[in-house]
Amino acid sequence: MKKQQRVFLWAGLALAMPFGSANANLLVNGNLEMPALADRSWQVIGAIPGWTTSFGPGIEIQNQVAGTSFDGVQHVELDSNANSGMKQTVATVPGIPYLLSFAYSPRPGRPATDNGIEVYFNGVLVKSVTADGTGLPDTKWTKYSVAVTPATNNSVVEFRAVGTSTSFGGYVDDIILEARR
Ligand SMILES: [Ca+2]
Ligand SMILES: [Ca+2]
Repeated sequence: MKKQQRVFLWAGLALAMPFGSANANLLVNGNLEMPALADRSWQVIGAIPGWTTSFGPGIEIQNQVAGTSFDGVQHVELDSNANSGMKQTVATVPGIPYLLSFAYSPRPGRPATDNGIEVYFNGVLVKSVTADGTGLPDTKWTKYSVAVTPATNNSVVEFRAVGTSTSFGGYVDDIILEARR
């Protein structure tokens, strides 16, 4: 009897999962909480769970050192030791609409010319953002969403720092790619 109940439970999970995952975040570590750094520290790292460096010196993870994260205690500053980029390859279904969303903040104290970021989907520029951080006592997050439709079974999501390369620049957090149906 118990064994039979377990079989039903697993069958139920197997049925539920494809529907349950339809609107789930397809990206690994979109919240940028991994690797978990020590409180009030930062590191420039070549690769973190889910993401690799696409150009420049590496991915700068910040943990509560220069502004509050949008979610959790960590985010990425894309201008790390210099303008840099990070990318993740994700399985997608061609022809299906997806929504790519993320939170952006200028680095407090830096001008818009220093805070630019670009978002690419499969090598195509889909969003450019910058904002003026001068006079801000803390981060000022804004959520952005972009509709994308993959043409291939694997898609590349990439974030790049643009503007003046100073080691200070725009922040990203809470990056989500989800199917829209
Ligand atoms: Ca986060
Ligand atoms: Ca910069």
